[in-house]
Amino acid sequence: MEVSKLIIALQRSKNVSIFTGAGVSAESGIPTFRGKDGLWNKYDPTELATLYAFREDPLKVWKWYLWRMRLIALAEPNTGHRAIAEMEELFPNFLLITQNVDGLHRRAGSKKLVELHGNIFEGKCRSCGKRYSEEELSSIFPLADKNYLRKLSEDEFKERILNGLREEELPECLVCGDLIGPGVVWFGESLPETALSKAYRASESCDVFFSVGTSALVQPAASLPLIAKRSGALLVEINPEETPISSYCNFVFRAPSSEVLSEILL
Ligand code: BJW
Ligand code: ZN
Repeated sequence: MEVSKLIIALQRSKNVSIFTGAGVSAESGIPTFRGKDGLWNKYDPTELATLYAFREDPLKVWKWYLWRMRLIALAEPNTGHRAIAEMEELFPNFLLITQNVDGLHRRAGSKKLVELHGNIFEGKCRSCGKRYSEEELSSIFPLADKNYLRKLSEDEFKERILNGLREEELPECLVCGDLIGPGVVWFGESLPETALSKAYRASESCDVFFSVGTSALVQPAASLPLIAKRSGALLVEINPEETPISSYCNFVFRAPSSEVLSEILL
């Protein structure tokens, strides 16, 4: 009856933070990064998710991101995303801190959120730092448009993008002319400052901190649950697997996020 104990604690709470990772989107069919079926089991992150890799082979990096963008465009938010969106209405101070770049939380209706690792449908020039919104990137690079990607069959994607995309077609920065990359945070890059400072503040001041569907391995994001705990919050983990923060948690639910979150909201 862990859930009923947690509900009692939540009824007394005004400040709630939820920290999410790829596990929340796993039930929407988006692969996680680590673990047996994780992306990093099939692909080498140093060849795809670093600035060095982008400089070495921007075409390869863009093809991989467009492949993931199509998967995400075809996916739908799940019960877990929707439960989190409902939770923001229940507490006066609420912040969703996500590491996910898929935008599914926003599509489920979340508004009080920060995206610590950026958004895959946005763009960022790695030379001058200029950021491009989803609309701006799609107008410069129509292949990155969600609606376009959604309509491509697997065969059309293979033909037009995996086999057909040429380096000359990659999007160029309107300010400096260098290549625009996907709007995500790669290894060795800093996290967006405003999002990170909001996340630190929310972690330091919340009564309950949820860590949901994350392996809690990637820094600096992974320090947030422990900052919350040190600042006096109850720490809740929802994850079928153990993580490095499990032993610090007051509540641990070893089940898929959609199941646990919908039970909490019932
Ligand atoms: C379910 C479920 C279900 C499944 N329900 N749950 C050594 C020590 C400390 C730090 C470092 C170090 N060496 C290098 C670093 C720094 C590095 C880092 O932390 N590396 C560690 C891996 C060691 N960090 C960085 O580089 C960061 N920047 C930085 O530190 O800047 C300062 C700096 C400047 C100059 C030089 C060096 C440092 C940036 C990190 C950016 C991370 N980027 C990625 C890719 C984003 C772009 C993209 O999408 O392509 O972000 S990596 C990837 O990991 C992605 C995720 O957001 C992030 C976290 O992963 P997440 O979400 O936790 O997913 P998984 O797959 O790990 O876990 C899923 C979980 O779900 C599992 O636990 C499952 O059990 C669970 N699950 N189904 C609930 N249904
Ligand atoms: Zn630029």
